[in-house]
Amino acid sequence: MENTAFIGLGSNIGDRAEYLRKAIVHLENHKEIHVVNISSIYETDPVGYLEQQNFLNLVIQISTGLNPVELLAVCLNIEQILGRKREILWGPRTIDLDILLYNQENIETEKLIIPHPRIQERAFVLIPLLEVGRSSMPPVVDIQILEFWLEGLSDKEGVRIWKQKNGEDVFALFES
Ligand code: PH2
Ligand code: MG
Ligand code: MG
Repeated sequence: MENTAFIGLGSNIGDRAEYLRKAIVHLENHKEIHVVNISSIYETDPVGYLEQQNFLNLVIQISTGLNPVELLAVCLNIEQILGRKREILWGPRTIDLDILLYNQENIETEKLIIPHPRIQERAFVLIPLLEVGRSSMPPVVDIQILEFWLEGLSDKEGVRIWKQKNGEDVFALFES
């Protein structure tokens, strides 16, 4: 489990928090994935395609023995299990899992680009990523770069705390 990755999760159909929780349980149940840290849950205005419900978004930090391509396959499989249908680009979804960062690596294949190419433009990614990044010891992400990107964004009001993370237990956030 020597690699550190950050995954962004989003849901805007049905019981959004339950989809987030189930996706995290699926990840944690994989023997090559350990969930290290979870951000608060944020409610966010839709970006890109506007005629849809608000999202719940969060970011998790994992350690994993999987390589990026294997990790992507696991993420896509969880999307399938949780009933994701791909109809509209950037449209409504039960669950979306995007690999944001994988170690400090730059990867560019037909199916996978890491770092995720739209991190810089998306407050719904940057704000929870910063929350997790700030709390990880030793530091594993460049906080100053993320803060610099976030400063340049105009839609930060579109990202609001929906459920504050409480405590250190990674699943505490889904209790109560
Ligand atoms: N995901 C998208 C497109 N737009 N908007 C919000 N607020 N949250 C998302 O997760 C999101 C989005 C494509 O993956
Ligand atoms: Mg996405
Ligand atoms: Mg995706």
